[in-house]
Formats: sequence, C-alpha cells, structure tokens
Amino acid sequence: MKIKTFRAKTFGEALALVKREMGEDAVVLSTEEKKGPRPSVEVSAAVDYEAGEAASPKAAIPSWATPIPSPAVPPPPVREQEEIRQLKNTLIEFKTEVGSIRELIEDTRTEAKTARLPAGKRDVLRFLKKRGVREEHARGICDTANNVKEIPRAMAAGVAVRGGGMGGKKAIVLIGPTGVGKTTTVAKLAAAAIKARKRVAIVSLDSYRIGAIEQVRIYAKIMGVPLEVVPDAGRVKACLARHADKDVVFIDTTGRNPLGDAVLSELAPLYESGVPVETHLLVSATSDYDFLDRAWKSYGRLPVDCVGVTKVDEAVRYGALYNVSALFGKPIAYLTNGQTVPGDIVFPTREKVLRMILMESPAGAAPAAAER
Ligand SMILES: Nc1nc2c(ncn2[C@@H]2O[C@H](COP(=O)(O)OP(=O)(O)O)[C@@H](O)[C@H]2O)c(=O)[nH]1
Ligand SMILES: [Mg+2]
Repeated sequence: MKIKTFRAKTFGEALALVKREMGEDAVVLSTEEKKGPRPSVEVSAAVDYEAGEAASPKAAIPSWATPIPSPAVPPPPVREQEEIRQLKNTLIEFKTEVGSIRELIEDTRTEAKTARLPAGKRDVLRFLKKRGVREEHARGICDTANNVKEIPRAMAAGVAVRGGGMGGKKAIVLIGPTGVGKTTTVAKLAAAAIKARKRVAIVSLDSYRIGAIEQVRIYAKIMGVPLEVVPDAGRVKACLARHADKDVVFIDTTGRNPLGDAVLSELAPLYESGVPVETHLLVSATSDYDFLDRAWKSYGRLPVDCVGVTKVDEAVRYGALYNVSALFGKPIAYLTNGQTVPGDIVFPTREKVLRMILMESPAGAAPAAAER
C-alpha cells in the first residue's frame, strides 16, 4: 500500500494529480480545505503498492503541487500484539463457557418440566424424541396425548398431505437446497405425469452448476419430453407460452445455500411475472432440525404450496416428517425414497406418514422397500 497527500489549488487539480501520480486504481482517503491568504486543498490517496507502481505514469508534477511525505505508522510492538492475541483467545474461551452454562440451565429447566409431567405423558415425550420429533413439537403433542396409544390421534392434526399428487396449476416449480434431489424429482414427477397421459415439458433454470443441464437433458431425452434451458426466471413466462399445448411443465431450479439471499433474488422475477405456478419446496428427510428451520426462514418467504420430502430411504427415523409439517405448516405432496427414476417416489396418505413417523425405524430399515 502506498499513501500520499497532494496539495493543489482546487479539488479538481488535486484529483488530476492523484490520477497522474498514482494511476486509475488510487482511492481517495481524505480531503481537506486549507483556508487563509493562499487557500488550497489537500487530498490523501492510497493505491495498492504493486498495482500503483505498474499503473502510475511517470508524469512531471507541477511546482505548485508538492507531494507531502506520509508519516510512517509504526506497527504495534511485538509484546502488545501477543497480549492482544491472548486476550482474544480468553474472550473466545469465555464465550464458549457462557454458552455451555446457558445450555446446562436450559437442560435442567427442561428436565424439571418433564419430571413434573404425569408418567404417561413422559412416555409420550420419550417415544416421540426417540423417533426424531423435535422436543418442542413433542411437547405440543404431549398436551393432548396422555399416553403412547393416544399419540396417533394427537399427531394427526399436525400432519397434512396433499392427495392427488400434483395440483391443478400447469407450471410446477421445484425449489430447495443444493443436492436435495430437485432434478431427480422433476424427472420422477415428469414420468408420473406421462404415465397419467399428460403432455409434459421440462424447463431448467439451473445453468449455475456445470453438469446440471446435462443431467436433466438426459432425463428429458429418455422420457421423450422437450427441455428448455432458460437463463433467468423472468423469461419463464414467455417459455410457458411456447408450451401452451402442454398439460404440465416442470421447472427445475438451481439449489442454493438457504443462508444466502440468492434464493430469493433469483426466483423473484418468476413470481413477479404473474405467471401462475405451483411451488414445491423439497427438503431431505436426513436434514437436521436447525437446517430445516433455516431453510424455511429462507424459502418460506416464497409462496410455497407443498413440500416434497426426499431421501427418506437414507433416514434412520422419520420424525423429520413431523418436524417439517410443524415447521412449514404445508402439506406433504410426496416422498422420494431412492435414486431410481421413475420408481422411487410415493404419494402417501396421511395415515402412511403417521405410521412412518411412529415406526421405530432402525438404520437400514427404510420404508422404501415396504412402499414399492
Ligand atoms: N438416496 C436417495 N438419493 C436421492 C434421492 N433423490 C435424489 N437423490 C440423489 O441425490 C443426489 C442429488 O440429486 P439432484 O437431483 O441432482 O439434486 P438437486 O441438486 O437438488 O437437483 C443425486 O445423487 C441423486 O441421485 C432419494 O430420494 N434418495
Ligand atoms: Mg439439480
């Protein structure tokens, strides 16, 4: 980094000087107007040392504009640096300890609350937690279930499924985190629609990932359905108009980290275009609760109609189906249970979903086999 201060009669002259001396990459750090019998201005500018060296033309500097040498700022002494480092470490340790104490207090409170419950309700809680139902949702079920036998009835209100597979709208857009199974599920849904004698097209908005287009292109080719790759969501409307003769058009999208804003900014033009679409949010049955929560905070800002839960074949328990229902408040439209297209997708009844959640499902005993 090279810092210099220039003095000139006007800002314009001073900036011209900066540009001439330090090149186009220079950044102005400060400016100051000097009043008095001979008014002038001072402009301090900085440039990355090497870039500046390369960029600055060696032009002559007029006599009225003398560069003022910058005072050298000495680095803090080594001992001080070491002390700062140690202080930082102590602070991190302290924060971790406070976090642990907080968790401990919370656990103790929860245990005390559980201990006050009647034995039957304690069983309900234990039963549900063992199946992966989140504590807070399990407690909600506990309010109405006095014993394990009453769980299915108490849980039923919290789980909705969308019968009939696909809804009435022509365009169906699949959204969700990266790698959740959107493209594979588009292919499975397209195959199901073809089986139901519907005229189908696939639109891919996923031009972000290398190979993504190839994957969907292969599926489309195998099924003999047209594929259109659309570079941005704003152009989907025109694309759908080209497919006016189709009964259903599946739109595959780019998976995004739910933490980022890309999720919304990329898809917003689709919703703003006013084209009627049905939005399916896909989440994996293997996702942990905090991830689901975060995904909903992000994707839930879009007009989600229903949920597709993928990779149930990889889950060791199915509490996530309840957690998803409780968190999202949207019906489950389908479950996917394997990588095989078109087979590994089911459109379950509510009873089926409830049975799955209540299953004590040891690792490896996926319901996929039972479904097929
Ligand atoms: N086990 C399992 N794997 C799946 C399922 N659905 C998709 N996959 C796999 O998950 C990976 C990512 O799928 P893909 O459709 O490309 O995800 P996308 O990034 O959301 O489009 C691929 O290897 C798929 O074969 C499923 O239901 N079960
Ligand atoms: Mg994909």
